[in-house]
Amino acid sequence: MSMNQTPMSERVHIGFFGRRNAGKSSVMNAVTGQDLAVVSDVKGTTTDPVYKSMELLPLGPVVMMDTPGIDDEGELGGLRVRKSYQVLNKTDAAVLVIDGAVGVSEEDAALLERIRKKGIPFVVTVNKKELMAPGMEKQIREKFDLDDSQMLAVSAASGEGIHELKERIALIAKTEEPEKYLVRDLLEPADVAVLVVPIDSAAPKGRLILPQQQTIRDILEAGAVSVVVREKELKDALSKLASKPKMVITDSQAFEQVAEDTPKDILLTSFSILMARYKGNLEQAVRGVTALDALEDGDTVLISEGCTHHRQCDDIGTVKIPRWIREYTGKEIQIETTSGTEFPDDLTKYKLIIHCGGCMLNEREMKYRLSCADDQGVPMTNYGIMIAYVKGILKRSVQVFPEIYNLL
Ligand SMILES: Nc1nc2c(ncn2[C@@H]2O[C@H](COP(=O)(O)OP(=O)(O)OP(=O)(O)O)[C@@H](O)[C@H]2O)c(=O)[nH]1
Ligand SMILES: [Mg+2]
Repeated sequence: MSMNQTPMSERVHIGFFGRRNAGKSSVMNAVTGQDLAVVSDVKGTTTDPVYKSMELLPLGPVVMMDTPGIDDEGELGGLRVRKSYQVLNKTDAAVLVIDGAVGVSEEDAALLERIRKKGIPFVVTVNKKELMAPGMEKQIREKFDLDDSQMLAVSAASGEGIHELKERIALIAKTEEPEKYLVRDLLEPADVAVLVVPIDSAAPKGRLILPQQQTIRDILEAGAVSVVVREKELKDALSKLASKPKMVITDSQAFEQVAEDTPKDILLTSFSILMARYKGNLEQAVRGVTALDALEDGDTVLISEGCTHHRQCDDIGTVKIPRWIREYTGKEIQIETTSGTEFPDDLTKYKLIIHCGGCMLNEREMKYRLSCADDQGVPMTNYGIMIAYVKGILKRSVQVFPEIYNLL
């Protein structure tokens, strides 16, 4: 990702799903006006999800996601179907492509049921309109109990209906969410916020990570002042400031030292706490972390990463967190880890799930994981909050948010 692009996690994710040969890739290509995905009359042409970031008018920054057919067979086919269903977890708007020449199947019905259950806005798109038998549209509408706005007949080949499909996607994908901020609402113009960013071997080369960039941006939006230092320079920096800063925001890894070096009358919090609030899961994460106190010998904890390539997270997830859990609880805890799009369906065997901050996951995927845990009654928290908790500084770090502070 280039530094100038909208982050993946902030883009509207549009997924194309359906059976093999229905024309998923063709419809996606037609909607974008680009040859993004390979098209052929061989069933199972698309074998892996294809992601493409782009500007799609009238929507803005999106990620277009093409998927393998949901009716693929055999061992490999089954894995592909699973991949497609995983893509669904990050989909903000689903295009269910049906082959108008063939009609619907049980696979389509199962997929639509899943889409409805997840509350994902969708449009059933009957493709190959020119080959469609008379009465087909009515039949599909009735079978799936669709209203007019949920269904559209198109032809990727001739382009008929594609413009309308684009507008329909834009309409369903538009989420009217209230404005939310990382820190902007906590700062007055000219307030000073000191950001603590450790530069160690785990830090990415030559740049800051996304939550840090976003926090700096949000401080600029507030008309406030950001001072960025490493943990080693924090004390010195605080003594050099002419007026007391409003808050110190630290990377969770340096929490302990930063808490020590920051006078008690300065608010202290972390990037991951701010990020969790931004994503709407701070309360669940704070409630979740207290499950650490109830762990017993032999209990299993799941540590889950959103990405597969983040060295910094990797080191925390596989080495440090397991160690802290064992040190804090003093119990023999079994640890399991997952990364990337892998997230177990059945969470009931876990006593606690500790997830990364999810900076690389889109909101829907993160929300989905949180609600899976919630539905199954499994407490879930995140790395930063768990670190603050085991180091005994969580309470202080959520002082900025009284409703959360009162939970502890
Ligand atoms: N007649 C007609 N053929 C179409 C249309 N759209 C796609 N096709 C053809 O249908 C075949 C399958 O199209 P794809 O876009 O590869 O289908 P897919 O759903 O992506 O298939 P898999 O990747 O194999 O799952 C190709 O031969 C396309 O040329 C259409 O609107 N009309
Ligand atoms: Mg395809």
